[in-house]
Amino acid sequence: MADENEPPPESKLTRTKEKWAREGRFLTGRITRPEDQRLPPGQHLTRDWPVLDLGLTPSIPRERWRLDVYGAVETPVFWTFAEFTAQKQVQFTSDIHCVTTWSRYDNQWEGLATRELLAACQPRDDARFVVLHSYDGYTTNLSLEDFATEDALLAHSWSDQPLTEQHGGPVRLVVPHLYFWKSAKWLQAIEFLTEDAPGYWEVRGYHNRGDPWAEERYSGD
Ligand SMILES: Nc1nc2c(c(=O)[nH]1)N[C@H]1C(S)=C(S)[C@@H](COP(=O)(O)O)O[C@H]1N2
Ligand SMILES: [Mo]
Repeated sequence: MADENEPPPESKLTRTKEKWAREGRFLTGRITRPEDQRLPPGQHLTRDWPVLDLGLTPSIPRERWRLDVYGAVETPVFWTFAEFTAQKQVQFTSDIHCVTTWSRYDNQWEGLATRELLAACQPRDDARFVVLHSYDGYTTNLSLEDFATEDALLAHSWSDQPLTEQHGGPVRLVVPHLYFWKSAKWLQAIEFLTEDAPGYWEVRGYHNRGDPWAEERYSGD
């Protein structure tokens, strides 16, 4: 029998788990929902992919695209498209849920996981929120936990093709567990903040968080 006073053996797994616990503030605990809960309340499925935005489509060739990451971070990041794609790439397949009630299943994205971005810019301990700034002047805000969800990414490709201009190319955010207005198209900058700063729709009557399964459509919901 093991001596009770003897500390349990340290294994690589222990250290990895301790590291995950330390990073726990980034985890929302992604819930695997049963199939009958896959479609959030009030949503209907669509097979096509509607285009929704403010009506301006900024045209930014990949060669001119820049991503600025700044604010409450230890290491501000300023990437060209080539520098951005030189980072570790991932592919995620996820569903889209738009607050205007359409949902679209099984979208295949490729890009940089938001967790990789966090590893690169190292948010300060007091960082709690991010604001996404887009080339069309659009902004949207997220808690750091929501931004850091496991399957959230900065996507440059959809179905193995470069993301089209109308859907936010060269690079858009994709945060599958929130309504799609949080997924900023034509991403230009990511600002880390210690205080929340509601974005374009969030100051115009939309919910600050936007969880589709809780039907957080409008402020007050
Ligand atoms: N830059 C930017 N991102 C944006 C928007 C926008 O107007 N500008 N609209 C949001 C809204 S309301 C939705 S529903 C989705 C639509 O993305 P899609 O046109 O690729 O379907 O983009 C979101 N991201
Ligand atoms: Mo939307």
